[in-house]
Amino acid sequence: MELSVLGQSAAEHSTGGGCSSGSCGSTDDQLSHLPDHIREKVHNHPCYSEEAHHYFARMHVAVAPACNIQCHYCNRKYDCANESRPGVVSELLTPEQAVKKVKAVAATIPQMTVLGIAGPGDPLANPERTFATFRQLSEEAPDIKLCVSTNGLSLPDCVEELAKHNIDHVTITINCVDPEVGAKIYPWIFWNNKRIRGVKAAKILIEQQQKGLEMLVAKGILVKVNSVLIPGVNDEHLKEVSKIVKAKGAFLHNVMPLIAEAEHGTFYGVMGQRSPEPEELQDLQDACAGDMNMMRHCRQCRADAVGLLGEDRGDEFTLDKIEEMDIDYAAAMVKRAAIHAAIKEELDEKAAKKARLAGLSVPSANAESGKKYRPVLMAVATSGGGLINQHFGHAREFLVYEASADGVRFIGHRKVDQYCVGNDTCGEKESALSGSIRALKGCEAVLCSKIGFEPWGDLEAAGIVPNGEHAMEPIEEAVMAVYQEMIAAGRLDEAKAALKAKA
Ligand code: CLF
Ligand code: SF4
Repeated sequence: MELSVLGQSAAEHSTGGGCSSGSCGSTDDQLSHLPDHIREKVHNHPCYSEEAHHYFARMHVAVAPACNIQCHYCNRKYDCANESRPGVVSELLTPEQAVKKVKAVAATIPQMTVLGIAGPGDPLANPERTFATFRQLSEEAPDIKLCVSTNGLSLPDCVEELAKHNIDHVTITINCVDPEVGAKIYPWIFWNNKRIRGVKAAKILIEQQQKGLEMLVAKGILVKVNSVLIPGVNDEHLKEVSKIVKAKGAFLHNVMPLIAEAEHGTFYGVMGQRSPEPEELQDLQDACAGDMNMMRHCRQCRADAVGLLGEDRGDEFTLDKIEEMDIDYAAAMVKRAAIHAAIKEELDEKAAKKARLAGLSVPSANAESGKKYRPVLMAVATSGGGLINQHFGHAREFLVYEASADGVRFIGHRKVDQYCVGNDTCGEKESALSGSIRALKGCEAVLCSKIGFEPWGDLEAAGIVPNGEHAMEPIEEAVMAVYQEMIAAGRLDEAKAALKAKA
């Protein structure tokens, strides 16, 4: 039987060119050292496993409107910015509507493995609505993993209830462990029926977050810590946060860039607080990585997001549309199990192939000078499945990988406007292309399934070499193959490159 995986056959996913490298190092090396029971919890969670996010989808239901704190990067008109991009308002659902929606999505998108509650306010500031949703889902859709994201203020009071409903994954947003820093981020909290401000408020919030983290770890629940990187406020401080949460047993640290636009009406947006550059984010993630597993593939999803990370299929599942759907959930569960098993088989094959390739030796340094070849950043257009399978002009984002003598590692993603939907006569295409070129700053190649003549020339002129030769190949193998081609062409050899440039 050939099963459809993200719109392609499972068999197709296993095809592709051979890796010429000894170490295509970014796939699930993150997980290989984990004990079986933890690996079981994360192997199909798109946020907890970088590899899984190419294959498995998540969805959020917006059942939690209220919040018990104020963050300077949040405007209550929008979703909770601790996991979301401001700028959209979610359709608020009752727990019953939410359960119906989850079943509709699970039946339609069998790759959806995780249901998260992440807003639009704080899920644990709305415990009745949040737990009513979890309770019903754990009974009626037991094959779906449950996940929640919180600011942590009410967390210690909710740990028992979370454990009772089999909620295996909890995200706490921890932006600081020092109340003086916290007072610059949180103007107030609502605590014991009173509004508390300043350093005192930040101190209570930090204590509750740390206590909640310890209690969850003691229960064997996996904890991811989100931190919003706010330049000049907590950038240096986040290294200490990373150390402390790791020491307390957090599984993963997700440092996300602050989004602060004046039009969102947030305190930071209005005050002109800047957001970090991609390089600043990467440097901080690298600095923290010595201490713990870092998440680099977060897309700051909406509180009602549906689909693979980075895509949003919410429009297919509005209340009026799901009302008309006839769902046989028992049949859907059988289909889902078969598809999940096919994906697992493919991932196992991929890991085995990688292990075989790890034994091969490749030149990592110039034979004459002995100098190690420098690392290169490459952008990739993909619509999922871990393949180079998207047209340059259709991409809404590019994944960025670093190839070096040590292998391939995932660095992050860069959002862009779609080039192909732009209107030629209004100059939209031109501006989308120059936006993409700006977004791909630092990348020396872009790998896609196809690319038009016009963007090809402009990208090349900007020093980003387009490459459509690895269409439908696995990403890391293709990136390493291009890196090896660059070495063979002398492009990573400083002396030869200088000579070529002169000529
Ligand atoms: Fe949702 Fe969050 Fe669970 Fe994932 S999202 S509640 S852990 S299922 Fe994931 Fe989205 Fe980033 Fe959140 S990419 S914003 S980290
Ligand atoms: Fe906004 Fe979320 Fe902060 Fe509450 S916790 S103020 S909803 S960002």
